[in-house]
Amino acid sequence: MTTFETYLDSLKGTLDDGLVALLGNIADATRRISDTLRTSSLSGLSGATDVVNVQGETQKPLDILSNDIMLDACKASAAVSFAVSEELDSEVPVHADGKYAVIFDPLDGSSNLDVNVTVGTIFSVVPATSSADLLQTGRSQIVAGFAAYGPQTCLVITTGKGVQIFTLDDSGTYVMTASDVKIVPETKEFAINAARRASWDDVVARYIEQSIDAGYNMRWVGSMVADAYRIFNRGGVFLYPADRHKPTSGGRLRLLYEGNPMGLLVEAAGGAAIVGDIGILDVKPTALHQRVPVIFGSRVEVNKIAGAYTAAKVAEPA
Ligand code: P6P
Repeated sequence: MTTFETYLDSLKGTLDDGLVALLGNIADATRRISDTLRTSSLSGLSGATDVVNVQGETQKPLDILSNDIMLDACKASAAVSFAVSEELDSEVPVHADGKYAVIFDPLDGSSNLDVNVTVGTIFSVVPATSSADLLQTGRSQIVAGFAAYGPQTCLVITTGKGVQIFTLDDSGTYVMTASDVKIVPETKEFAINAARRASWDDVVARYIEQSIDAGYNMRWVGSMVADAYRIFNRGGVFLYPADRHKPTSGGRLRLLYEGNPMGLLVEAAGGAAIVGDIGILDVKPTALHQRVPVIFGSRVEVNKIAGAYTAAKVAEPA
């Protein structure tokens, strides 16, 4: 039986000891968050606070607690130079001689907490010794992963070569349940919030219309990690397009701690992740909380959409 600990042991030699220790601390943080979520409505941690975060979203007690747990993991890791969180306006300096920044969404999908739907923690590790290093393209990521807190707690992680999945057992051990995961290249299932149809651009609108006509199925959890976990398991394509009426808004999802880590994971599993007709990992960030339209999943399907964006560009009046 391979555990996350024995997996980390196998990485020694390819990853430096400080990074291996950091990954162990991140895994521990997800265990703590998982334990806290399990009984949150019994411990008065449900509901919302009166605090609005940098995203303009009302923070929930578990957002704050999960953020604190992830920050503690960063502080316990000597290799961490900066922490960047969805919940915090700017980067947090951690260790002056640290080599890696941890960029994370501590509790993605937290609007689903009170209705007992899967939520998650998404994280990305990039080489960084100064604040300027935080705005690198997603290809600079060394590690990316997410924990999905659902009927099971699962940790999905890549160090760039292959995707491994671990499931938390009742003793608190992450046991490897899938290795070198591949996303099936073709699919007949899409994930999109169909209520936002009026805001889609023509490429997405046409793609969804054609998919429905072709008998595709639709799933939308309202929690990206849940939709992503399904896609790793059985394929599919996830779409959160920009709002055509607010083209500069970029959409809802954030590049650094949602699009990039998911993009590295998806590509490591043989899938594709795009922003329009370019790879999401090639988008040059301009701000920590920058939003981008996100499309990822089964390679053949995503490349079909990327091709439609390219064709639309060519057709645009000069
Ligand atoms: P909507 C959760 O808040 C999130 O950031 C993603 O996890 C999820 O896919 C999306 O927003 C849901 O957005 O517009 O359907 O509520």
